[in-house]
Amino acid sequence: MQARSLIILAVLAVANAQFPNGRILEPPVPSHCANRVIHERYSDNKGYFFSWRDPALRGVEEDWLSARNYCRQRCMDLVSLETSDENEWVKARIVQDKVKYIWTSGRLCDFKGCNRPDLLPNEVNGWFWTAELQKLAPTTNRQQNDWSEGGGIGKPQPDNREQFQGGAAEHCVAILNNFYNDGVHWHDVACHHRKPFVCEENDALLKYVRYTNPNLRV
Ligand SMILES: [Ca+2]
Repeated sequence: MQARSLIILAVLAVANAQFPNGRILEPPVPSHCANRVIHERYSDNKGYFFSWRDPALRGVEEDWLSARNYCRQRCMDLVSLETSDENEWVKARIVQDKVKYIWTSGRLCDFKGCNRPDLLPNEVNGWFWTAELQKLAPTTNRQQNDWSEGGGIGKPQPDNREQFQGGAAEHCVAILNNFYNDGVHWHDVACHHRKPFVCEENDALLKYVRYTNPNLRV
């Protein structure tokens, strides 16, 4: 019972997070979770959804939050790349399907609480996989991550280029498929850009929906 309450609290706390323009991170929709589409399973048996393979989403691109919400409504979340194996597995599908770029769940901590000592300096230590609340290795540790060594202004990623040029901050992580002739690697990109996306099944959301809907096969 206690575990159940904690899970519900955790899911609701995240669901209530506010974003600019009053948009919210949306909670799962039980019927959507039950009917979620799995295109492929990775070796850990987690299911993945590739937006461009869905007939209804072919040619559709979403900003980072809308892409996350599409996944979350289905008990999934944007893909998190915690291991180099999973990273290579996802990248192989982007290359094979000739997709220019995708959103991941990666994001720079840029809200209340991000001044925690272990997250500073923010642009080095503040990156995390939002779907799993797991930190990325420091950006300076180039062996432990897959940031591109190139980009729009010829600098290694993350370069916050758009803000540097007077635009929005680049606080979300995309994989770009050789967009700057730099191979297939991670880039920091402004979150309002629209891209195809990859969803990954999310254990916390699945548990929450199973606990709260015991009669639904999810
Ligand atoms: Ca960038």
